[in-house]
This record gives sequence, C-alpha cells and structure tokens, in this order.
Amino acid sequence: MTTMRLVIGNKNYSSWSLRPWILLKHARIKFDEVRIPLFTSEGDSMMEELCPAKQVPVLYDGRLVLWDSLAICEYLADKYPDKRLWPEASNDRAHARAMSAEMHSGFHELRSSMPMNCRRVVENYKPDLATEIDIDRIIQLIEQAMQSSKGPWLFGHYTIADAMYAPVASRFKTYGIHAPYLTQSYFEKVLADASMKQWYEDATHETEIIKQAEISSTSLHT
Ligand SMILES: N[C@@H](CCC(=O)N[C@@H](CS)C(=O)NCC(=O)O)C(=O)O
Repeated sequence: MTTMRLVIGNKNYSSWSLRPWILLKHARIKFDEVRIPLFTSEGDSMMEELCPAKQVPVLYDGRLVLWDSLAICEYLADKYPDKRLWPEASNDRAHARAMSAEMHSGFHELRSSMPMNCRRVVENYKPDLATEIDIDRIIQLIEQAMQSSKGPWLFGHYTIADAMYAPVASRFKTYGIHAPYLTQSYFEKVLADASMKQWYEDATHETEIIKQAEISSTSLHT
C-alpha cells in the first residue's frame, strides 16, 4: 500500500493546508507532504500538475485525488473510524459538522483582512466592523463548545472541528485580538500543541513572501 500524500502551500500562509495537515498529525496517520510555494513560477507549474482546482490542499491516496480541505477531513474520518475524528454522540457530531461547515464557507472578512501569517506579529491592529462581526461569531462558537464539552478540545477529544479552527488561533495571535478566558485558553492550547509548533517551526524556515498576506503595521495605527 502506498503512503498518502498531502499537497500543501506555504506553511506561513496557507490556512487551508494547515487544517488536514494538523488533523493527520494529531491522528498519527502516516503521510508524505509536498509543499508548493504559492504564487511563484515553480509553484504555478506544481499546481498545474498536482491540484485539479488549482488550489491547495490536495490529498492523494492511491487512485483517489481529493482537492478540498473539508472533504479531505471527512474522507479521513471515514477511512479511520478508530481515530474518532468526529465526536461520537450524534448531537455533538452534528454540532461539530455545523461549526466546521461555517468555517469552511464563512468568515470571509476575517480571512481577507487578517490573513494567516505565522511569522508575523502586527502591532496596533484594529479590525473594521465587518471583521469584528466575524471575530465575535468565532468567539461565540468556541465559548459554546468549550462550555458544553469542558475541554480540553472543542468536543472533548481532538476532532475535525479543532483542525478547522486551528488557523484562527494563529490569526488572533498575529493580530493581537483579545478573547474571553475560555477562548483565550483554548487558543493557547492550540498554539502550544506539538504539531502546531512543528508547523510554525517549518514556517520560520520558509523564505517566500506573499505580499498580499503582509498587512502593513504602519497603516494600522489609529
Ligand atoms: N475551499 C478550498 C479553499 C482552498 C484555498 O483557498 N487554498 C488557497 C491557499 S490557503 C490556495 O490554494 N490559493 C492559491 C490560489 O488560489 O492560487 C479548501 O477548503 O480546500
């Protein structure tokens, strides 16, 4: 049997790549990774060859090619039922799916104005109103899940929902967004996690700069 291959983008910037990557790491599922330096000529030809939707992440498993982060996570949950990648209780599973789907299809303002950038700390960042609405909704979802599960992860043990929300922990840190206690401690746990630390460590060794993901600090002073 061949090892699965996960095609990802730059670790510093690619939040969609982080989601299935961290899920695989947490579940201790063996895989090879192929990194595409996004928005470079080398990256463009790799994308052409490896990514049917011209986006990352993509999972290769034998003859199966899967080109979407949430579909990859769902596939892993199907393939490895013993890894308990969704919560067991039906209501919790439905809730975790809704939370993951909301992340997958929503939070456009947050995504465009607070791009993931693991290496950066942006001083004096002040979100605009639309971004604040996304921030508040994320906090509400995390507070609800943590209150109900009592942790340590959103639904007790680590699930796809945690993988889907991992990049927001990074964004809150980069842009200095304050959150209430439960959300703050949850994000600290996410960032202190060994797999996340490995992702960050790899991101610091990357040299590419994606200009559109580098918010200028100076323009943000109010
Ligand atoms: N809905 C897709 C979104 C993937 C996505 O937007 N990937 C970005 C990187 S984080 C990408 O490949 N951007 C490169 C491009 O659009 O050229 C998923 O969930 O996998």
